[in-house]
Amino acid sequence: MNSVILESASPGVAIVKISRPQALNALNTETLLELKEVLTKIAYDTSVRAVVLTGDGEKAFIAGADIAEMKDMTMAEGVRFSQLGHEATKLLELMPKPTIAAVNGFALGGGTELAIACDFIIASDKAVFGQPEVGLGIIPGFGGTLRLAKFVGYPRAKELIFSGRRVKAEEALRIGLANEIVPAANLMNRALEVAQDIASQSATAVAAAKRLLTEFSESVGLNFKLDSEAQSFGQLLGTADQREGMTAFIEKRKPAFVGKQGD
Ligand code: DAK
Repeated sequence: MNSVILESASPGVAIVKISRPQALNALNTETLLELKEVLTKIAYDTSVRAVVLTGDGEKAFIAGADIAEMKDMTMAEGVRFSQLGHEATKLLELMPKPTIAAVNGFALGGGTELAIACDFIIASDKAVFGQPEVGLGIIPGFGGTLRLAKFVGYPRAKELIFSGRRVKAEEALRIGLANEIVPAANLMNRALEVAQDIASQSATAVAAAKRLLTEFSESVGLNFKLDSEAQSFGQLLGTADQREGMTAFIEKRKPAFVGKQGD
């Protein structure tokens, strides 16, 4: 594995760390494939009773999907990329053991989306969340249009996705995005303490509770809805605004959008 690290924290707790420091842990195809492989392994490993997902380094949890890779994707490639993200996020959301996001820094775009596919979030005081996709000429593509509202409610999810603005740790706590915030230096200790506490309960009872809380509530029709998100995302690839938004990011300048509704 090049960019996903699996560690075990005894007893019964696995740590999954996204590690692409050169791109602030941004998710490219290779990282998503590795993440899927690691999560699948964990899902079937009965010795693992709780999972902590985090990012390598002090600066970022995950700075989003990889903009350099997405920049020139075709519609079909975009749909496939989104589906790959959905496969990874569904593993986090639906595996029969709790998943906790320990958010240690920037969690933008796909970073927030991976965090909200976990059962809950513990954030460091340095965490920054956000769905900045509309500033790149795209939309959240890894489940953000479905899951953010589960954490913060529809009006706030709409405001955050329509504006793309960033949410710092204190606000994330206030609006229900994060369950708690802790000083950065204590983040992993605290996340592991919570995971350990869960791992010491009945694994079968916790799995049943997770299934009821997740599958039978908001996630009804999840596959259909995720597919709609992937199709909508794919339709935005190749538009003038998507090319401009991502080119501007890479060229480190502000985008000059020209798109009109209906383009
Ligand atoms: N992708 C690729 N590279 C990234 C990146 C990203 N998301 N974020 C950062 N990097 C790279 C930078 O290009 C830079 O590389 P070099 O120039 O050194 O080669 C390096 O990481 C360090 O970043 P900065 O120099 O920008 O560091 P700063 O401290 O100045 O700023 C930042 C940190 C996190 C504020 C900034 O890097 C930033 O704004 N990053 C982009 C954040 C963002 O917009 N994220 C959302 C990405 S879009 C879908 C699938 C998925 C998605 C949508 C649809 N479908 C297919 C349906 C999701 C989309 C997204 O996540």
